[in-house]
Amino acid sequence: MQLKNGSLKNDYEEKGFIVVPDVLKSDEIDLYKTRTSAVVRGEYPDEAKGRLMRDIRVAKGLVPTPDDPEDEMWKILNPDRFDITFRDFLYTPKILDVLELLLGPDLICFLLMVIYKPRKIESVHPLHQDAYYFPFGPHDNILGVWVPLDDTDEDNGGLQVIPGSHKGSLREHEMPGTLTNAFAYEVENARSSPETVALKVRAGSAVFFHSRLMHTTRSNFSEKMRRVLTLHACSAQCTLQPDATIDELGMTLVRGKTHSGCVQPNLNTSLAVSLGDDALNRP
Ligand SMILES: O=C(O)CCC(=O)C(=O)O
Repeated sequence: MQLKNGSLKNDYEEKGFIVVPDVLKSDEIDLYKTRTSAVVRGEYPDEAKGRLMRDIRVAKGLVPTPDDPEDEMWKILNPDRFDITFRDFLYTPKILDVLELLLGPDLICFLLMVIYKPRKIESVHPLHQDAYYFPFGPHDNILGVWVPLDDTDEDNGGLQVIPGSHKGSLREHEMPGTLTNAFAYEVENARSSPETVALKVRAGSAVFFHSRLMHTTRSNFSEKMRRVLTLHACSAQCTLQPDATIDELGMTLVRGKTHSGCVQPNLNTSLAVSLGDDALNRP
């Protein structure tokens, strides 16, 4: 891949996100889709059961159980911790090259998720900044990588962002008034925020976005499936806030070296993320 390095980095710094085409080849997209579908249909080790989370409305019986089990899903948490195929995703060369350009040579990836936007079910991820969830920093050295396995747009719950919003501070977040999946805090007074821009992102392309960038995804009322692999990454020179723990995030050194006194890889990811009563797991 020819990276026009200067302009990519400038764009990222200016807008808080960039879209990089074709980080995955079509056979890789197919592989991840096949594997995702197999996991949802039960191909996972027993200890990984708690990592499969159904959509809140399905789990609470508020909507009819969909015919396709993939339409029941909200997310698969840290599949790299139990499945070699997803482990390999962390080492996708084109993703690592862009990460190195944006974050420097020493890179830790964490919190890989497959996120669904189930068809025909109201399922909004409210406007938020990922940095709100991460007890380490600086936030300028943390970003998200959002890689759809299906073509995405406004209709099927594609990513919507507020360009430049990463330049502001980390906003207060609150629980939205409407029913959402767990961990779905919303920036306080979200309605007073500028309009979001809906991105059209093809399967296998990647959005790299700053951890303070405000973003949201809306429901997928279309016929089109929407599955996304989303990964977070930070410089291995980030440091933890006092008394914070990050065991649950599943940190892996993917390039370069670690630094003493800074965030470290953890081999055994606990499921200490408190899933909460709302995040009902697959039975
Ligand atoms: O893909 C989605 O539905 C939500 C993604 C998101 O907001 C995130 O990963 O922070």
